[in-house]
Amino acid sequence: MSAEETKRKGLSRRSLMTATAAGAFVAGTGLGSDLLSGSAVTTARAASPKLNLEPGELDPYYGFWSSGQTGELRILGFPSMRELMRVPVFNRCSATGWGQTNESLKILTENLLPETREFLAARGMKTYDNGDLHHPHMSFTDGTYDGRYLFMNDKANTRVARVRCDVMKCDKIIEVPNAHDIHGMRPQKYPRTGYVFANGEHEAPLVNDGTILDDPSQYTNIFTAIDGDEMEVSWQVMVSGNLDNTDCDYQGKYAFSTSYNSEMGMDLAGMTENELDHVVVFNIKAIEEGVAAGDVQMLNGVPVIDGRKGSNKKYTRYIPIPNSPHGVNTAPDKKHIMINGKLSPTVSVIDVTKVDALFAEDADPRSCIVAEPELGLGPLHTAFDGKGNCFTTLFLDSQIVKWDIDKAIAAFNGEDVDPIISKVDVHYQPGHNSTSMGETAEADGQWLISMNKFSKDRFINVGPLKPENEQLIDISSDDMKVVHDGPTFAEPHDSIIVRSDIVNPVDVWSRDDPMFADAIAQAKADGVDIEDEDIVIRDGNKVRVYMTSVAPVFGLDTFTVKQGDEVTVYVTNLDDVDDVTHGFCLSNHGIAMEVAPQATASVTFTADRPGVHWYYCQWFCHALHMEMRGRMFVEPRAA
Ligand code: CUK
Ligand code: CUA
Repeated sequence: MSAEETKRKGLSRRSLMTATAAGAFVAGTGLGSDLLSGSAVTTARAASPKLNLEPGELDPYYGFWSSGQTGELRILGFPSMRELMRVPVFNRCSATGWGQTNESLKILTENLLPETREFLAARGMKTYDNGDLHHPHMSFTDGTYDGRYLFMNDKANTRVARVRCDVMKCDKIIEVPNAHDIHGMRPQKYPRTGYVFANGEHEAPLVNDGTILDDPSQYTNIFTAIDGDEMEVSWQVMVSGNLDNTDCDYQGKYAFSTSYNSEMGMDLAGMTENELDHVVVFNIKAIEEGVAAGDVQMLNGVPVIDGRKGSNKKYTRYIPIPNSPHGVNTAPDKKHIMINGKLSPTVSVIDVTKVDALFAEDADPRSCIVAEPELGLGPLHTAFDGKGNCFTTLFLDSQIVKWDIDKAIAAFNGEDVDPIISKVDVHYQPGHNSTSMGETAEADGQWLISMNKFSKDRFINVGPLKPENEQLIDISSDDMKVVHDGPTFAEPHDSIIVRSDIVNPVDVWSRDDPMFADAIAQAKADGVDIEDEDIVIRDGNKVRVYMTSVAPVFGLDTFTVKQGDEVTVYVTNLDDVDDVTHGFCLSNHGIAMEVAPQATASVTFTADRPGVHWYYCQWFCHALHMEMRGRMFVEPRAA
């Protein structure tokens, strides 16, 4: 199909804007729903995967959920949709002390850019304490999840983080230089992760020091490849247009990023002006060779390749796509990449085997598009069942559409077939959707989750700020059945659903874990056996308090410091029993932290309130948990 035809088929922007308003109206009234009868929920079918778990039964999948502007990662049991854990990442957490303990502050601060550190210090801050976490994805080996790490982006403060799946704690956060506001992010699928690809969404001058301000002709966007093992930036590519979402192929050759602002507009009208935007294809090997050959400029210690349009090199190609495309999703057939049209009612299907010719022969960039089915209004993201079918969210229509890849290709080639199999109403306005194992080669076609931005009338009212609604859909047969409504707090965008046998977290910490290696090294330097001694070490006006905890007692009932001392309290949980987590909360000091079995955790503060202050265990650990407390005596400066 030519660009002209695409343009003709697509709806005009004006009609889409009208459709937005109409869609919102229909959603608000609850009309258009065939689910309110309730029969859909209770109909049992022999082929259906099991939804309801008996008390004590375990889920067959982990759900790893983002939390948007809450900044944390969430772990759900799936399909029960029970929230099991929240893993603080970019946020500050009152329960665990994330953002306050020395162990977490090290992770939160060690890879901040120098100018950020300076900027924050001037405000009395050590790190950012907000984040906007959209995309959680697991590391891959040979095209499927390997249970090592989860990676996630922070759009708010241009960071990428990693969570260790053995302890389900964040162990690395890097602030990405040169780029602005990391949005789309995906790990390399093959041969392994490998790279984590990250899109800088927002346009800015490459050297953003204030010499260029309102001159968008000099703005650029940056694509970043991060080494997921070292959590360091390997290289970056300067592109034309902005970058939204990204995914990569199963060959380890290419990454694909959507751009909704090929116009480089600085306002809504400017960003949506063209009927065609594009997908940038990154040729990973060519870029690596370019970096090795020194065809780069070094910027903030990172090699930056010029992959802009007209740079005429073999690093990137630009495929015209209608219209302000959003999601990029690689099919488990290892061959097709779905580009979701957003303002165009189409999904553009790229055949990765035809991408080689774009680079080798300078073929027409659109020659790798093998289908472009018209699916409905506002396609944002596509998921897969591993049986040749796709499930695309239609934001404006408040629907999921199931369609057949082969039929879409046949229709594109002129055959008279309808690729659409069925549609189901969701409530309301879906963004991402995910299927069980659906972003791997092992997609199993059991479940789909539709992550809906609005819940409106689906739950009892909690005021003007409503939860989102995540709806569970049984996709084991051709009709899609919504079987569960799941409200969530702000604002999970994306999720992955991972077979539970792939993820194997431990029950207790290992004493040689790197998470608290600094605390152990300090104890050693102080001549303290941290697992056996409860002792206060004075070092000038620095005081280090080493304290064990065994339910229901702290190793120290009291300790004494002087007003103005810089005090570090190290608590080591000697309980070697699963689920016996202790805490350390120092009242009226704003200090609290988690100390899980066999862990050491530490916190540093200035003791500037003279008097008696209780510290207590704030994780319920024992029948005598309330009694698990002690006193800090702070001698006044005059004494
Ligand atoms: S984006 Cu939010 S619905 Cu950040 Cu993945 Cu598409
Ligand atoms: Cu220890 Cu509660």
